Amino acid sequence: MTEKSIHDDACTAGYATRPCPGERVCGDSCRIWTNNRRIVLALADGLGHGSHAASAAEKALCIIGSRVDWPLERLFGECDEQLRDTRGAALCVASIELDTGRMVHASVGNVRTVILNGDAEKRLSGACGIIGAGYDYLAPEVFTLTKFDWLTMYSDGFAEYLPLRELFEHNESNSRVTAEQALARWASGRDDASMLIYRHDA
Ligand SMILES: [Mn+2]
Repeated sequence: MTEKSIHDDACTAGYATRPCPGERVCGDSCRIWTNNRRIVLALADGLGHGSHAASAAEKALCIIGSRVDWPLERLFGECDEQLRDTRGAALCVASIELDTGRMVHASVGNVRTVILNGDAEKRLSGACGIIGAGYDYLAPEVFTLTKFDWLTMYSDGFAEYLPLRELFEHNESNSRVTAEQALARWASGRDDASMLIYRHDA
């Protein structure tokens, strides 16, 4: 699988990040990998903010990028082990089969994944803990996306509950632009903030 540039194509998947005011680097980080069968989405929030937070988040995403075919339990275990010498991070990862919409998702710590499906909103569950300092039992969740479902991942630089539907109502732009709009409207200003958006178009 190759890393997807957020600047290419019609952008059914994209993300935006913004550092905590006063910081030069963002401690939140997102990444997307894809081939023609599968897409993998990840968002990591390094603890605190600044460069140490950023290096923890980046390390987690590098590990995922080089092991993107691993099952999520093993992938999270590897990240947890290798992040021991960092400040640690919250992490969510979704792996989606493009033709069937079958998705496997796991998360640890204070990050959110929400799916908007018609009028329904599904908030995916996660384990308590910190990647790099251990976590509760991780139970990856399986969900099947249907055409035009929106999946959104966001860090705690946003409030826990957001009126996400407002973001997508008039959406003709790409997902990166939509994520940037969300940051401008809703990011708290007390922490790094990040949002990743994917629309299941298959
Ligand atoms: Mn945070």
